[in-house]
Amino acid sequence: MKLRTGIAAVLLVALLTGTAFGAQFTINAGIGLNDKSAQFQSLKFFKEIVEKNSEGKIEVVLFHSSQLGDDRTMMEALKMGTQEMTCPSTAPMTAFVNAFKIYDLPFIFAGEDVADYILDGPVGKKLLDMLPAQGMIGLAYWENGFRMLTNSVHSVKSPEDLKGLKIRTMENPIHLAAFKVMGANPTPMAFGELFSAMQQKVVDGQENPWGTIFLQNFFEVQKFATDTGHVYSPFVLLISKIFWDKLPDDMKKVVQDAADQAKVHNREINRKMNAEYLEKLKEKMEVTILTPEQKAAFQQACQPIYDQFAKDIGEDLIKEVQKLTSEYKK
Ligand code: KDG
Repeated sequence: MKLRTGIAAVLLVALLTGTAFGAQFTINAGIGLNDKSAQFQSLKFFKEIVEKNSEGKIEVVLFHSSQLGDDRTMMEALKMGTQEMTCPSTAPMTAFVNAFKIYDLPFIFAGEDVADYILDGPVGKKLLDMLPAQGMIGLAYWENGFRMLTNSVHSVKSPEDLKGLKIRTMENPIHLAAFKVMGANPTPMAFGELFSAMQQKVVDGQENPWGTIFLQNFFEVQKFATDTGHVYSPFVLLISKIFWDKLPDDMKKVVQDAADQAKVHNREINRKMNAEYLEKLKEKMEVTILTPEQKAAFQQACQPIYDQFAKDIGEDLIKEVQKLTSEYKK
């Protein structure tokens, strides 16, 4: 009788609070990529650590493939406190914190190591510190990666080859301007609509890291790929400030520690997966690996973007990043 009453009480708590079996807090975490992505694998890793170290007080429920909406919609939900967690690219985050546009400047990072150096240093922290004013907490920088171009029309080896191609970009003014200046016809679109847009030839192409191009089966509707690496896309693991403020300090620590551990996990598996899937894609698509001279032509074509957005991003911030990146090389 006593046992039954106990179980009934637990179920009642679960029902009233919306949490499973007595967990005091539920984190609903949604992303746009599918369940095969490195991002989702790292979210599963995060979930395991949080649930173990919180001794079941925090439950993490995962959603992939835009089941809870696109990056922008999920960030709005975090602001309102109707969703607890998401992990967008920084590009659509610029609608909330303008300074994140620094990461969208074409070719600003020469490699992943220098990106880590900037993101994990004072600049990365300064930008995360701007998020609470927008109702979100930035727990850690995870990685989407260097973005590569694909299309269904012809192989692209120079900016001239982009002429007239309709390219989907994320919702970000710098990405739009960069593709315009390179001669393409860019159009912003939510990630969840991209596959069918390519299938129905609403757009000719898109740009994303190799892992996404492979795991989202983009090769089924895109024949040509080029390793442009024009932008490095960080992810930020975001949590709703409304939810965060309700967490006791010891639980905040559990969540923050798990986010940091999962960052290391994410960068490691993402890099491995991107390299592995490039090789697999070579069997499925016509992949162009640019020579240094060919890559320099894309870099050159994008140069006007730096002047165009200098005031908007802040000249000091751009200079700070450029100084740090040149110091890093030494
Ligand atoms: O889960 C992340 C995605 O929602 C998105 O950020 C992926 O790079 C992306 C894109 O092109 O929209």
